Amino acid sequence: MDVASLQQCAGRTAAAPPHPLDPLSSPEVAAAAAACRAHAAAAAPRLPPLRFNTITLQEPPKADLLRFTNGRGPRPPRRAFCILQTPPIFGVIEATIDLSHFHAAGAAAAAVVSWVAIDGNDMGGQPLATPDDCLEAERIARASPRVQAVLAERGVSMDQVACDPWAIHAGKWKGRMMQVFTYLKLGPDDNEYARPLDVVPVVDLNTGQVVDIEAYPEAPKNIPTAGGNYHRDLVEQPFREAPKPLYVVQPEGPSFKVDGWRVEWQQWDLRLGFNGREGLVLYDVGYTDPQEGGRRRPVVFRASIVEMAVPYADPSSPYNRKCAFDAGDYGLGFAANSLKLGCDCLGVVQYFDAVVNNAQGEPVVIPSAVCLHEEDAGLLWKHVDYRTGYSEDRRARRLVISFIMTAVNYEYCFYWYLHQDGTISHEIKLTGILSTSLLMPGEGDKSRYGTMVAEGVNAAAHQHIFSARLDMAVDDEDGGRGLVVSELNAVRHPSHPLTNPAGNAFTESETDLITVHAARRQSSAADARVWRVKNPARPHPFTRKPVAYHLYTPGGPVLLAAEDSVVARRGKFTTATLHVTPYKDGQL
Ligand SMILES: [Cu+2]
Repeated sequence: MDVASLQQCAGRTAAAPPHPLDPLSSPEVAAAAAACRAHAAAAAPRLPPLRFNTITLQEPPKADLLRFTNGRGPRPPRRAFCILQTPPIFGVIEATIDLSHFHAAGAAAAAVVSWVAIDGNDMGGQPLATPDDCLEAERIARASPRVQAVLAERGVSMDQVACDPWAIHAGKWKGRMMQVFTYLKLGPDDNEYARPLDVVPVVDLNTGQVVDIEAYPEAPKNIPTAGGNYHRDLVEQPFREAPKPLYVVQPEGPSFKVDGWRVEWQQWDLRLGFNGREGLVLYDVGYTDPQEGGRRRPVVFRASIVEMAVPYADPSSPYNRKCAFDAGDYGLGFAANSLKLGCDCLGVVQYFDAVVNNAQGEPVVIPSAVCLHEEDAGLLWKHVDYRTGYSEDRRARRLVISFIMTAVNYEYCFYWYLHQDGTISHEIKLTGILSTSLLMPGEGDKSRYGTMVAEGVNAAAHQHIFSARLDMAVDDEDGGRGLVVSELNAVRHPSHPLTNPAGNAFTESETDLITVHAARRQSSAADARVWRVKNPARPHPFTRKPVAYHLYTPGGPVLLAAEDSVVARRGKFTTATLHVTPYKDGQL
């Protein structure tokens, strides 16, 4: 049977195939899951039922993708990458599913092309805890009579408890462990972080058992009674007077154009993507340069926030295990919010729905997960000829591509900005509620590792360290071949009777970062340090220097935890501001 008759059988019309970088659609997620189930049933019928951790697009190898997008090669196969679990077995299966013929021929054409089982003891890590896993951790803790008994000693019943599941990055246990921080929650909308409890069960998601319960040796008598509510019906203080209305009006519509996941705006064009781990991804960002005769200049091949670390400073157990890697632990995309017009974004907004998966392998649609809109960005440029009083100015507009995710107590709001001057910037807003712990009487001293935010309530000091992975292209049509990264530092020159008689001279030094080792660098505001990503094959028309982008990073310390701490070993990225490494397929 040929493809055309298969289409007729299925009663479908051949739709244009998705772009190789389009995120998996709901039918594709479902087809990938069905292919995994069929494979498991045929190849390993005695395996326990599959639990689906991740079903996501397997991006084509970069070289294949470039050959296709540059019109030099065939469309790369469309593939899904699946992380599967079979509890109570400790381990994962990594499966790759070919979906190339799915659009023409239907779900039966989704086929397993690789199926690799990895023993949990060999993994050296864990797949992330999906929203279903987090709910499962909470269910296990709640169902435990032992946990219930420890809470009862504190005069607390389980229906008054909120459970925050956190990944564990160190500990004496082997298995798929989560630690569950508990709080007293006196109603469905009560803010539990005002009343932390000292009871921390440790659960194994694979076996469904509570394996440990950590708590203060004696039931504390000082569980806070004061509330700290944010729900508008429960806030005790009156609200301040609201400011008068402010409208963002775009009577002629937005200046961007959207076609599927492709976006065009003010000389820029790019593709958007989304997956459970990273959330929003920018692909193939280019700028069509009128000063170069309308040539499209590739800028970034791929950009996303790939990881973040939130290590806490309290040295006492169990709080010294508090460290979240929110991308790798929970998935920035799995926990993405559905955005609301007028609250999360203003103006004429284009939303993109995201598709992730649940533990049954079903597609889960997050409506309006990504927001695209324009913002006035203040003044872009201005000059006044003070002699004549003649003034010219240009107002700046920026394109904002954003998503927001909830990591238990926190909200992280990620904003990519494209500017009219060719700049790309990224802003992360952190909001939500501090994760708190209970101070025992006389333990006020411990708040030196944090801040006492209410009587008996400690908010431990901590860092938020983000990893932006930038695969730069800088004017190279083939994804950034031969780019060189260098470091620039301001250099003061001593006074010298011949070369610097007035002592005013300063220059900048430029050092190419040749090796991966040499390219582990720290930021230094005092040296005006920036990094330059340059393309030696493209000299600037009159400086003859390679065209380049500069990377500006925020100041602030890298990881403050000790070098031999778990977070330093697990999250090497936290120990330097910049890491430059060669591109490698699959290293996402
Ligand atoms: Cu914080």
